[in-house]
Amino acid sequence: MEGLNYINGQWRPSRSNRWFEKRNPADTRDLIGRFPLSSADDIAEAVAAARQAYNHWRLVPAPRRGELVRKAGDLLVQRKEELARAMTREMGKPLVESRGDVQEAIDTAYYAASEGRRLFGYNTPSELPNKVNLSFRMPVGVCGIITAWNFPIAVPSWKIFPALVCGNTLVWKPSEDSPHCANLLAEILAEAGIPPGVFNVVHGDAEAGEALVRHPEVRLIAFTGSTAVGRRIASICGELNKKCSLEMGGKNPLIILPDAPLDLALEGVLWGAFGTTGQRCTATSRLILHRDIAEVFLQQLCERVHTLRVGNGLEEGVQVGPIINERQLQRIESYVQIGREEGARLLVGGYRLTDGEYAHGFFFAPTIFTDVTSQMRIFREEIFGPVLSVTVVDSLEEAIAVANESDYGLSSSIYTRDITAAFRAIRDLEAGITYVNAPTIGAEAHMPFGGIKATGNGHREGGWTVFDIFTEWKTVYIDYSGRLQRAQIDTDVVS
Ligand code: UN1
Repeated sequence: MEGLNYINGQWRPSRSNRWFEKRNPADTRDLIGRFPLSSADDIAEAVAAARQAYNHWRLVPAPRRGELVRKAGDLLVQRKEELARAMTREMGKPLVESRGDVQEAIDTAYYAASEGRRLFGYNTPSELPNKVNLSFRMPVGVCGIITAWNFPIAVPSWKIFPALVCGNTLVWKPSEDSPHCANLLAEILAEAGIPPGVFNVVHGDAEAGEALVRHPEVRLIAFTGSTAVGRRIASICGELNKKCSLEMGGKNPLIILPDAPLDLALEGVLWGAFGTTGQRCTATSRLILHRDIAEVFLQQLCERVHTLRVGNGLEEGVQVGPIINERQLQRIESYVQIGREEGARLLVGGYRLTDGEYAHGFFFAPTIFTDVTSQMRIFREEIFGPVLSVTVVDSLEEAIAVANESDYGLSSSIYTRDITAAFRAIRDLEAGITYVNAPTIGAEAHMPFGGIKATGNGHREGGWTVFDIFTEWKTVYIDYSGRLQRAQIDTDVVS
């Protein structure tokens, strides 16, 4: 299959006619397709189309824009199963999770569509008579969207749907690891009636991404990906004075206290650490166990990890899919080596799976290290794979302190039946998200999503807060007094 860029309502190859291949990570003999390895020229063409389309799109009433996004949601509902299968084939996660990914985009579409009838501004009294103060949300202009592959439809939809409802036009550079899903979403937006040029997709690698960030007509960059790349984007946006919203890495802690419902906690750790093969920015990557229950819990956990079914996500019963690519597989292997050298104790896993059904894919056994201290790199650095680090502590205070010994601050979790402990954790865990008696994953579309410290730069996607990213405030004063009224000076208006 030949995948193309989607620019100004047309499907086209890159101008340079360079390509990259995308293969199924569960079986690399399965070629998903070739896609354009685009350059700055393709970006320029897409941005020009988006700039042109903006003149019209910004004037379409927001409720009408919302209706088109709602239509996209309807089409996602109709094509959910097909999209989920394409997603699993392209990036590996089990089918049930891919269905969830599409569902998250559906939820986002309907939420964003309804926001077309709100997009509330404020009106407040003026300090002067016969004068009205109003404020409106205005679109930002042409926005650049750059996204990761692990939620190939859901996470882009968090940005794309609200951005469109707000009246922006877009150029999206999806991950090289999920180009086909990006094109399926583009097809849906086209079918929903989003006009040519309003939404554009340009495939490629860092070259295309950087051209998008640097393009002078692009007013905003919304990015999901690694902290290293996000920081680079932020520095360019700083230099060029662009608005920039970043969703970056995580190293999410899950605390279990002795009074916790332990069976529930066990299910939570398995899902949080090994769901999506640990390849989520919200994955549970640090388990912080109270000493009183540590030994028993770890024994049960290891027993369950042995029973996890690793394999091709399209097969019934598979719980853990492949790693996305060879580079990432090597990275995970190197972290296992680092963990061993640092003196952590490997309890389970730690190796590639290569035999039989695994022979043609990128598979890694679910892995747990214990005796992990906060100085170790496996405690501090985002691995983005099925590797869980365990640290044993003696109190709630120590658990929270250990949890906070991280550069990141995306998600966090505590299992306890003690309401005081739960509220202390909610107050003291340094993270954008805290779960109580649930693992670190499972964000819902209508709530703010994002993190603090090295995870974010102060913005929140999802819910109502994403509309702050994709709009600029216009403040309006209307003076109907018929005379010059000087604010702060003509203050004697009482008598
Ligand atoms: C991500 O990993 O980039 O809360 C997003 C969750 C998902 C979203 C994850 N709903 O884990």
